[in-house]
Amino acid sequence: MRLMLRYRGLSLFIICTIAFIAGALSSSEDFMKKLPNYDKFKCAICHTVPDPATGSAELNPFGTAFHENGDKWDATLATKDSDNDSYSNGREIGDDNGDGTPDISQERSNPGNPLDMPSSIDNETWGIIKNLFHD
Ligand SMILES: [Ca+2]
Ligand SMILES: [Ca+2]
Repeated sequence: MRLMLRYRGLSLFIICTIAFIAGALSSSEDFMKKLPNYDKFKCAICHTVPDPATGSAELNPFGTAFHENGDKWDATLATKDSDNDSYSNGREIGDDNGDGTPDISQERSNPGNPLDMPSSIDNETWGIIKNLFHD
């Protein structure tokens, strides 16, 4: 009887842990979908690690700014440079004015990582280079 109670308690703990992790991952996805271009960086656009296992993963500077902005993407957040790499969040995400409609021809970089920034190639040259690899 005592052994059964232990297994029951362990089973309940495992189920609760799985539900907690699934819930945390689901909410992170909901937050990501509020950003116009999240597919390139996924979780790393807001977190310090590329694949956080729980909702308690540390936020990077952009993730913190996004959260402080009410978890929404807009012109205010687009004009900020959260990671201080001299490129605005909008420039890095590919939505300069923050209207939620990304310019897919624009090169993107992570707005939460100061070591990742757009190259110095202008948009026209970048478009020519991209077309070389497009069939
Ligand atoms: Ca930046
Ligand atoms: Ca950056």
